[in-house]
Amino acid sequence: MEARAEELRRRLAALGFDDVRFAATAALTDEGLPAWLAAGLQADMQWMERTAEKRLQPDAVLPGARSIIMLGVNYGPARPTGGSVQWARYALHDDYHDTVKPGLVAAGRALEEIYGVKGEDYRYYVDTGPVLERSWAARAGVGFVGKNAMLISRRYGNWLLLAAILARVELPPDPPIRKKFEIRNSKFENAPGLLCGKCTRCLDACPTNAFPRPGVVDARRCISYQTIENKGVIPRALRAGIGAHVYGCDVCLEVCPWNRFAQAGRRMLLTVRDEIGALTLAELLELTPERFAAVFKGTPIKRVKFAGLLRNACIVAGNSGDRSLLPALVRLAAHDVALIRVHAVWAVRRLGGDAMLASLRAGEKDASVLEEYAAAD
Ligand code: B12
Ligand code: SF4
Ligand code: SF4
Repeated sequence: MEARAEELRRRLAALGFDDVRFAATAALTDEGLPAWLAAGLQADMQWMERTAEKRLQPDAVLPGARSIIMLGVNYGPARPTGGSVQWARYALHDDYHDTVKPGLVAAGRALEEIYGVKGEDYRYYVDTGPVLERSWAARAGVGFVGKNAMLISRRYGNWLLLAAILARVELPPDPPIRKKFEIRNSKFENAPGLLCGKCTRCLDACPTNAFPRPGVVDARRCISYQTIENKGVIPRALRAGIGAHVYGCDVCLEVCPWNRFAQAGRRMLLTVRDEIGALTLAELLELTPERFAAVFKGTPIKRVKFAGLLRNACIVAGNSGDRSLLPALVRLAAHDVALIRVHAVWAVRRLGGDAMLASLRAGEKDASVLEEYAAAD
């Protein structure tokens, strides 16, 4: 059994998975999820509530599942990002949901060949299914859960994307990470902060105070949620904190000292799109729907759609202090899409261009935009 499991591990690693570890599928005793949902920290991600039971119980996802194969894909950066527009690092690639999938298909074939199972005997996911990926990765020893809620690898730091294969195959479970002199004072299996010690860098650095407790993210306050998942108006109180983050946020990942062990990824299952990181704020504000579709084709950024990205770019422009962006923002304050107008009006006012909006204000009818004009900052 061990020999077959090691052959499977070798074949999956050769496909481009940077970490391959196994866990046995008993139900998780992870109480983080129910508490998180009960407190409403999921914002409007109702799909998290609908699938909560399944997330804790793999048998409800694949009846008869015996093991879960946790896979890590290292996207460790070759060079630092930063500047006047900041993107989540994972977004500067083709959409990993698409590029990791062929690896999972091939991994399934390896499982079939080595264990003689059929396609119906396993199910794979990369961020796409009702699987608490970080908890399973912690149980399989891929890493530990940090106070920033991330699954942190001792080999790759915070730069590891996760994928999972549930299978009706018995694999020898790998041990979770344990501290040398661990005092198990928590009834929770993956309680956050195992190897954080006294460090609180991530909690202190979060620009929007999104951590009510170590290891717990309030999605309503998280820049990643607001700039990616929220399809509507971004709460005014959070806009200044969004700073230069135009899509996603890596602040609580970047500051983590465990990244000192990170190595640049092999990227066998990823395709780098560096040209996106090179776009200037002025270029983003000039985007048309056609150019948006062409530039962001194949990337995860297409998920926020044209209006969502323009909304985010207006906030970044408002925070930039760069008054040379005012003419572009005034044009956007007259855009057909109200969502863009709301945020453009905010940005113009934040840059002190109030007077430039007078004629537009007179003709405005949409309630959300009028509210923006009326708001006191
Ligand atoms: C919903 C979601 C989000 C939401 C909510 C984030 C969150 N912290 O839950 C939003 C949109 C904000 C988000 C943001 C990001 N996400 Co996200 N997200 C997910 C998703 C789909 C579900 C996560 C989930 O179940 N959340 C619910 C909470 C309760 O669970 P959790 O944090 O995962 O689980 C921990 C707690 O339960 C805790 N815990 C256990 N027991 C106990 C007990 C107590 C008392 C407490 C307090 C806690 C606790 O430990 C658990 C194990 O890690 C997963 C994919 C998946 N299917 O798992 C990706 C995933 C977590 N996201 C990922 C990434 C990369 C990000 C971003 C970095 C993207 C970006 N750059 O903008 C940020 C990071 C924000 C952060 N610090 O967490 C990766 C993380 C990889 C990794 N190495 O950890 C995942 C795994 C996707 C993937 N397949 O790679 N995400
Ligand atoms: S991703 Fe950004 S906003 Fe969200 S918790 Fe981390 S630092 Fe805070
Ligand atoms: S920054 Fe510090 S506290 Fe936060 S996850 Fe990393 S080691 Fe833990």
